Amino acid sequence: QEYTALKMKVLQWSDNAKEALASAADALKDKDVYLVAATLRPETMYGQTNCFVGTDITYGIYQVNDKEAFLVTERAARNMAFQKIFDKEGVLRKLADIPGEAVVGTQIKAPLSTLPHVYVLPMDNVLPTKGTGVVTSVPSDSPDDYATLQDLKKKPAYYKVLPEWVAVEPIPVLETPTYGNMIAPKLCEMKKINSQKDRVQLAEAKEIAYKEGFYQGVMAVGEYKGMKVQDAKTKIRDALIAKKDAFVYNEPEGLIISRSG
Ligand code: ZZB
Repeated sequence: QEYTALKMKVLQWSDNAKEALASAADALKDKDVYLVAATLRPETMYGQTNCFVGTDITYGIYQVNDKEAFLVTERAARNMAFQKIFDKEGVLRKLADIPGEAVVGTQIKAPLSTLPHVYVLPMDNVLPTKGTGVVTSVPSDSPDDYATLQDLKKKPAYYKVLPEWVAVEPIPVLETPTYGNMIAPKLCEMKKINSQKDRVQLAEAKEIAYKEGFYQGVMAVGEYKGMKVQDAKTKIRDALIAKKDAFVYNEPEGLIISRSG
């Protein structure tokens, strides 16, 4: 599986993250840290409203070069080390460990999003064995993201998030003839999806959203507004890579466990 790996720069750590990283302050000094999210849909990055981590997952912060470090799972870092993404090939230099729970509430920059910064939030179904373990959230086009964001808005205390972190609305990104420009909310409504726990309906909704978005979608925003998604997808990915906001990340075959089963 080939992903676009999106670099989301940390602008302001959460209080819990600051505490968890206190002993690594020296190693992190002078380095920009990025949460790196693996996505199959670079064309939807205009609609990012937040980013998700698993609260039970332990992440590492790995040195890329003198100036940059990536917050991902160890598994992903290991793969990256062998894909010439770090300046020393095949070598892992871990600067810190941090539990996903502590990363929640951190403010990051989401490239191409119309929001100046977004928050890291918790999601129940983040797989530690897939991608980087960091998932960028596009509630307009991803039913899982929309359902999760709704859960957090309904029960912020239960999910240990502040209401202001989840005070965002889905942003239209692409237009489809059948579902308009809010395909994920529309599908969640049609399939009576009430929470991120509705796994079966969410898997069906995801499949439809992928197909409709790719085959019927037309860009509704951005530089390629009016262009078919099929044509704009690669152009948007290439532009992100050219700006060094993203890079290609490959998942070795045979290690992929799909969220949808
Ligand atoms: C942004 C995005 C926007 C995504 C969208 C999807 C959609 P898949 O579909 O199962 O093959 N993802 C990536 N890593 C993980 C993980 N570790 N745990 C859970 N989810 C993860 O997987 C690819 C998609 O699953 C990725 O693409 C990512 O979410 C998420 F509008 O990135 B995507 C209809 C889907 N729309």
